[in-house]
Amino acid sequence: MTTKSRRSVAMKVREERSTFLIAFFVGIASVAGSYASAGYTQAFIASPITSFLAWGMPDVVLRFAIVVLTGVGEHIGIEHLGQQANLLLALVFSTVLLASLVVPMLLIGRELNSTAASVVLAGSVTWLAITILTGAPGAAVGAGLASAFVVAVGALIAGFETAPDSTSTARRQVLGSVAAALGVGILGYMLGDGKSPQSTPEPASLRGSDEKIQELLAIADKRSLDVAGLKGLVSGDGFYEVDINNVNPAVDVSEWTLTVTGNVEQEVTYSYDDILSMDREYRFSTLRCVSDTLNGGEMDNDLWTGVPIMDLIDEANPQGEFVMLRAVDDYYEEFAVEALRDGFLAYGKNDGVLPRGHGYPARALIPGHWGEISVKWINEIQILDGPEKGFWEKRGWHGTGPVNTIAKLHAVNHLDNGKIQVGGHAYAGTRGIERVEVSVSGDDAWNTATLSEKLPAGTSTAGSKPPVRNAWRQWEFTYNPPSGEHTVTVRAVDGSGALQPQKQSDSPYPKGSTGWVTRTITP
Ligand SMILES: Nc1nc2c(c(=O)[nH]1)N[C@H]1C(S)=C(S)[C@@H](COP(=O)(O)O)O[C@H]1N2
Ligand SMILES: [Mo]
Repeated sequence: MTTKSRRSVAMKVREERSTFLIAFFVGIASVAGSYASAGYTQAFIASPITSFLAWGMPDVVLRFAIVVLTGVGEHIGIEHLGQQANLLLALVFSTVLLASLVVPMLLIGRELNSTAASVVLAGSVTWLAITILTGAPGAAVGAGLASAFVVAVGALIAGFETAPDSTSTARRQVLGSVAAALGVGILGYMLGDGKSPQSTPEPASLRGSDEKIQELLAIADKRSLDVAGLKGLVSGDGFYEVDINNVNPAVDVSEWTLTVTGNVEQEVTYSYDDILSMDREYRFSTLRCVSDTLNGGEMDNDLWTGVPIMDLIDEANPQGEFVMLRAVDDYYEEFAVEALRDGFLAYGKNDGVLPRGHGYPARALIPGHWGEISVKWINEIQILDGPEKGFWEKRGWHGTGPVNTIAKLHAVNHLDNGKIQVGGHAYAGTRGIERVEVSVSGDDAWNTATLSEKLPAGTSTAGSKPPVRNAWRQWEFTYNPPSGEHTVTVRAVDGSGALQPQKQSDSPYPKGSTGWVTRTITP
């Protein structure tokens, strides 16, 4: 082999490597461009990719990502860690996917010896791929332009030949695309951030909360125990959030409908306005995720505005005993129609419209059951003849049933008088909490804790079924600490007189955590 031909082989390798590098930076810029024109919505390339990852992932991985990582995140103070990990994966995946589509375009352009061809082909393939994946051609334009721009800048910089040395040409081309991708990335991040829907639009008919909401919130405020470091009876913005999405659905209410389908006499479809025009009712309702750890934070309570869900379903004259609730994010959960009797369709939360992350424009609330069947972004109520598996049941969970009884211990206060005050929330679904008991230092003496006064269930309008109570209560207990380190154990008795089971589960999977919460306290 001559020196010359050996040199050209080396050159080829270098060229090849630079093509891959440029394509990679084109990929990064395209993702940024997609974000710039779509914001954090479902038209953003990462959105279909995260769904694809979530739906295609083996059950164990999904469970790990959503449940375990989210739980770990809670403990170390990072919200939605599982979803963030999935998002990161989706961003990498999107970049690599787009880059690998751009490589052949760059090679064709080089073969044709035409920068213009590379630019146009790279831009077009990026636009096309994102259009196919998101179904949003308009929002894919930003990515197409970003892709073309990075290729063009790379070629332009490479064109400033100082010496006819193709090694430095390739290097300059790569550096040019790095710089372009960096610029597009920063610009894309800023533009996209401004585009992301931060809050849900406030429909005129819901603007400003009504008197009844103010009255009920005032009751909750008054009944909340005054314990430092303990959430009140209404969670508000701190309400936990669990779902399968990284990018929550951004629903346009003018296009959204809720339809009762399946085994019904006739299908009935409701628009957002149809539902808002029905008589408004209110519910204090607590949600707890089946993946919540024993003393975890995936349990909250709020005041919800909406209508009894059965009123909507009765219009269709349902003929089956089971129901599948379906949602805009393709989530679905099945359970017995019986549980719907006390179900609620909420479109408001405390003194505002239902937030996007909690299911805007409307969600189900099924009192006393694990949170997973309180389907958010609901768009279909399908009546079934027989049981079927829901999203989580297909993955081994048993999360459609009634909640376990739990008393949590979240506040520990060293009072000025030397006493120690402990407190938390207790919840047993529609069974209610009758009593909370506290044992100090594991002795057999069980002391009765002070409980917050029960919250009202909510309101009902003429002709509708009175609401069932489904709200947590707070508890508080103050004691003279023994000297040195000691433990405090807490347990609840539900409204049926049943004691919270002592048997500790290893993990919330598959039926929810069980056992008594114990904390070690140092005076
Ligand atoms: N459409 C949809 N609804 C959903 C989910 C989801 O992933 N998609 N997650 C469920 C789960 S597992 C829980 S615990 C509750 C949580 O409701 P929150 O996020 O308002 O607290 O929503 C439920 N509804
Ligand atoms: Mo959940």
